[in-house]
Amino acid sequence: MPEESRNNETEICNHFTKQEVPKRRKMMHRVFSNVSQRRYCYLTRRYSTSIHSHEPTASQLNNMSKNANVLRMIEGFRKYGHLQADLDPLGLLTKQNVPQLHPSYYCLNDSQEKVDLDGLLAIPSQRSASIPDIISHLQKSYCGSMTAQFTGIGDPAVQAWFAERVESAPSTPLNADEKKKVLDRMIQCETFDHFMQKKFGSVKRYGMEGLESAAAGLEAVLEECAAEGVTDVIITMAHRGRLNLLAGLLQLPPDRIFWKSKGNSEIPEGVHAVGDVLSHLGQSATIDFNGKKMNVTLIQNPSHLEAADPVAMGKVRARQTRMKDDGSKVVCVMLHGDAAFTGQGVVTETFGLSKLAGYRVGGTIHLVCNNQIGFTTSPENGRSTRYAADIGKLVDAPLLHVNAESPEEVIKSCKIATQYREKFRGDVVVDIIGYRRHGHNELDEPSFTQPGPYVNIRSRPTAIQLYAKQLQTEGIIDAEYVNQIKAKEESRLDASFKSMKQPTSSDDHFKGDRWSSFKQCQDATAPVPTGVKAELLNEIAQVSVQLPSGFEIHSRLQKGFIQARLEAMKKDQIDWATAESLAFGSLLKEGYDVRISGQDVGRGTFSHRHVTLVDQKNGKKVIPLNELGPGRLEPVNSSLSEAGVMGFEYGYSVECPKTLCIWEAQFGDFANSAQIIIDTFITCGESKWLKQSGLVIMLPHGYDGAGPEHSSGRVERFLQMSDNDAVDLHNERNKRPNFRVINPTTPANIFHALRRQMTTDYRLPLIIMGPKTLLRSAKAVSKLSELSEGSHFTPVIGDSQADPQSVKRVVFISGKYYYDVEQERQKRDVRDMAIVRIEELAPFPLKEIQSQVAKYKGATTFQVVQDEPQNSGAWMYLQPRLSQLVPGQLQYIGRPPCAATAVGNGPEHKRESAELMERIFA
Ligand SMILES: Cc1ncc(C[n+]2csc(CCOP(=O)(O)OP(=O)(O)O)c2C)c(N)n1
Repeated sequence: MPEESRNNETEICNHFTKQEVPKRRKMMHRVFSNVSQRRYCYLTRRYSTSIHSHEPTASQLNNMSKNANVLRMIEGFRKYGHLQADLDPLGLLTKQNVPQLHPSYYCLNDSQEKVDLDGLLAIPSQRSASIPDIISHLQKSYCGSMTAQFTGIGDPAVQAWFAERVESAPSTPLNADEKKKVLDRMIQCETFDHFMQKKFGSVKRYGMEGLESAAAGLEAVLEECAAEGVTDVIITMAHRGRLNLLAGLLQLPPDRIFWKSKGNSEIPEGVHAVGDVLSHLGQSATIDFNGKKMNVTLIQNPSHLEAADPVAMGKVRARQTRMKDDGSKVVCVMLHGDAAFTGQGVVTETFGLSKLAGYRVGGTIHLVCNNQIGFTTSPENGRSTRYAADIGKLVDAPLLHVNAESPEEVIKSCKIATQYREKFRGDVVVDIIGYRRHGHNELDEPSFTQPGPYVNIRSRPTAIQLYAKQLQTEGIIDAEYVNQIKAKEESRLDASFKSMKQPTSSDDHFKGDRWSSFKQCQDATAPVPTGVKAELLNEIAQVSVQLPSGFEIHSRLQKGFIQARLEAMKKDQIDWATAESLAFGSLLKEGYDVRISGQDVGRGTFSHRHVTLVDQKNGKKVIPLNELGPGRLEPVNSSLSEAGVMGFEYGYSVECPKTLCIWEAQFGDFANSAQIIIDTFITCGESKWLKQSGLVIMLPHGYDGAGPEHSSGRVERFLQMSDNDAVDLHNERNKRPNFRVINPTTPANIFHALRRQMTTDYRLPLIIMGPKTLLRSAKAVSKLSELSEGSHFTPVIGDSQADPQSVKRVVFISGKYYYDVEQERQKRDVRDMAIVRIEELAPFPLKEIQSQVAKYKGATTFQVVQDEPQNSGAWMYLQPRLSQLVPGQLQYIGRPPCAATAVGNGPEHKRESAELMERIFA
């Protein structure tokens, strides 16, 4: 029997009677001989012991059958042992006494008669044990200060591996030096907190006191990673203990923290940025772990708890892609607060990505820094689950719970978790349960709301005192040891405090091979030549619809997509989807990668894109553009998540400036599910952290009768978040926008806009109000010459029909409504009207608008026309700007204000539209 079948067979033997075993064995052999199971079984091999790695012998099977009730009891402990575990230093977590943890439940007595352990349980160096001894071993394994939950996991190999890991080594084998190292790390943490208290008593530091062992736990994770050959770890965490870790384990020079704590800025002089608060600082360092060097990055985070989770994951995925890694080199680690971990939806969305082919990172190690409180909220009000870690069950993540006052068990849990990820490439959660010695921050009084626990906490020796006492009893340290380590750390901090200075421009930013050729944007309003040779564009168009031989394309696509594209190229009428493909293809040719992710992006919500084509006879997929190379196009259909996926793509874009990263909404309306990512990363990541992103957000937008939630990408909100100066339009800062917002009407412009994202020496996020009906409009087409060499993005498209001399009225329109108004103008043969299309809203195209206004000397009426309601669309953004540029009063013609984004029925929409058109041409 192949080895892979054997491990699983242990499980059969655990669950079936002796008579059933041979039959089941045969069946399992068939089931597990397939390839994916083979992989699992390969993974289990390394840590397998007698119980799981060998095919049970006849005598083992007999033994298991004979001792079936003992086996049931062992399984009872694996499943329910955690309910009796000693996990909470404060005793707030009530233990539960369930019958399944008593031998009587299994008709077992406390006889001293020895039970043969063969095939049942691994007790180190024991072949047999009495029932009391077995119970004692199980209690040590599952009911001590560390426990695990894994019996609900769908993969039997994982269950078997976990049982073995937890049961075979109930006492922690740390040597004296390792124990001292754990204590040192905890002392370092506490010393930092005390130092900050002494020097900056009024600064909120969100200290780690009560959870110092989590720092040692993280160190154990990193050491274990390094030992496994991992070269890069990307970490995300919230405020709690962040400064402690930065100044200690993560090697940020403490003076950076002190400098900022004094009220100074972390942003070097001459750099355009506003900076961020102390507890959001990030760090990247190469750290030596027992002789193995590893790049460790703690990414910057916003205050919105957990929002950085998908960002870190996207960054990890991007780095893995760059390094062609499957998760053996680059690892994601997330530290969570207990309240946020259970409360924030983005956690669920991020977990949801963990096993998806286009997003997985080979498992994330989650450490819950569980201080059993969220600001002032106790767990009974803060979550509906027993454990903060329970959310991990969503993805079958094993859970380890550990008492923070047992540092050695914390280390053991963290090591098991790291080994699990390495072996099974899955998410795993370590729930480190401690407390918070002070208030939410150090200026807050916690006993206003939690008087009982804080009487306990305040009278409690610290975890360091407890552990130091243990090590002293063990003869590992003497009475002076703690003070010596403290004094050493204090003098390090003191020296750093004395040498604090302003960061220089060479610090951190735009360094490293990926970013060294980039700088801060100097003038985003300057045209960027993005045209491409016509021959190459023709070639790309051909390749974009070329299928491998034998590929059976859907008949409607053959005609409506492939032939249509080829014919359109011949007729020189490039539509939207073709322009997009030409942009992608030309970038691939130039060596950039392109990643487009979102719901149904391969085909496109509106069935227009079809960059991924599906063989009708076997379901195989091809991406024809990938024949172009050297870059690679990665269209990834996502889970039904916005915050998770958008955050992920943002993280990807920050890691890979030479990948055109695109997130597309199903409809623009749904982007607000990711509002936190937009507000706290995309619009201001560079300004807060000097981290540039070239992420493109495509938001199908447009009023076409589809009603609320299918009509608006909420351009007004993006424009409100633009840092363009509306008062002083000539302000130089307007050339350095925080991001771009465009509402293009031509395929040429989408082509140039996408290419511009990659061909500049800076990166800016780009928000596109994208088309829906325009995708199939015969009018929204461009000529090849508009995409060819010498061409570029046109921020403002003037009127080529109107005679400037006759124009009395200038109408500014942004977006696809232009085509409706233009059609009506022609129908009514209106000659005194010019329509100016504002394609790029931010940065505001000042010069181009000025020259349009100057063109119509005889114009007396200037209007903004939009089909969005007055409280949406571009009106509120354009009004203060255009008003300064046009003579007389700027008028608004559009829908009246509306509480919803659009009216809810088609006929009403039509009536409104007709009425609006009448007003425009009244
Ligand atoms: C999304 C979000 N909502 C609310 C807050 C305000 N807030 C800051 S810390 C905190 C409590 C967090 O508790 P927990 O996650 O347990 O972390 P702890 O501070 O206890 O370490 C709250 C509610 C926030 N920062 N982010």
